[in-house]
Amino acid sequence: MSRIITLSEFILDRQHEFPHATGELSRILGAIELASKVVSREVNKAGLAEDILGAMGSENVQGEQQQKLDVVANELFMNAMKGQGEVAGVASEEDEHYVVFETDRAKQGNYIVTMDPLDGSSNIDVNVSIGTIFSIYRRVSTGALKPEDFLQPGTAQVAAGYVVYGSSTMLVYTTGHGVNGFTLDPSIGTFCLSHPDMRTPEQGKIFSVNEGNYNDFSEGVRTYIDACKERRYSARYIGSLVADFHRNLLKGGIYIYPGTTKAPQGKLRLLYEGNPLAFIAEQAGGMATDGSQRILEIQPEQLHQRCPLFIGSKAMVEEAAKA
Ligand code: AHM
Ligand code: MG
Repeated sequence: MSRIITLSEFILDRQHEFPHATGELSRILGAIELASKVVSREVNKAGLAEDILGAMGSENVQGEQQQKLDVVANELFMNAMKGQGEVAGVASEEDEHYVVFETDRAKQGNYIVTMDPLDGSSNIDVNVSIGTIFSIYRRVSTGALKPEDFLQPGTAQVAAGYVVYGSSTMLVYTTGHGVNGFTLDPSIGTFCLSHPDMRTPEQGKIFSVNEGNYNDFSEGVRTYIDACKERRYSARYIGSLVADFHRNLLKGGIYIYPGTTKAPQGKLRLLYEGNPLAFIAEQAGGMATDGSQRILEIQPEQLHQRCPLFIGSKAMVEEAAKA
């Protein structure tokens, strides 16, 4: 049997690749790993918790109100980030404002995290894959945590990753030195390296887009979708960005959430959906644009800013952006 490499071992082994190798980033990644295992457990028993136990009343056996899974995931990740002292604050899709953990600068961490704790909200209650997405940045301000700490372009990310809660739970991350994927072995509760040095095919045959919005897309996007059909590419759209992105990363393909006439900036959020996945896509040899600009170079102006997203295999993203 070949030796199993656990995520914890891997993070420590690669610590030297990081210019500020003090162990802080490793501890943050370790905290994310732990929180994602707990979320994975909660996701797996979601039907039980909400339908069967919930049928006994809206309170659980301890007399507490049942909480929605996205709220639970947000709390779990927030607590994990707060608990280990390296993270000064977190911007989450679930919270309107960023959360500051400690007001005394001397005690504040050097990093900030942006995250979508449970992405794919329409799939949470219907037993379809969902995910967590995160980005880690070094803070740039010196005094109290400021908006500019969160409004950094994606090129400033020091690490980014996602967890997909699918037929198995996988954690995929990058620190800018390639992309590695780990599968959770539930029998031992450990993420094990299963997809070392992930590379995405230059060209794929899958296109993922919500075609229900076709009539609201620009002519260019419609032309590209028509070309995909002309070539008999496969249409695959789960409606969970992480799961759609993950499949296309492995098999080759493009995910598109363009602007529409009603929503010119599309639906997805730059800080915790576009940027982290764009970092991973590029590190795996793929590409991500908003149709005209590299996602990672967009200067964010708002925490929950939206951006059109064309992401995946390089040749496909180039062609779609040109159309
Ligand atoms: P969410 O953060 O509320 O879950 O929204 C993001 C999700 C993505 O995971 C998914 O790709 C997209 O929204 C699906 O949107 P639509 O239903 O418009 O196709
Ligand atoms: Mg989301």
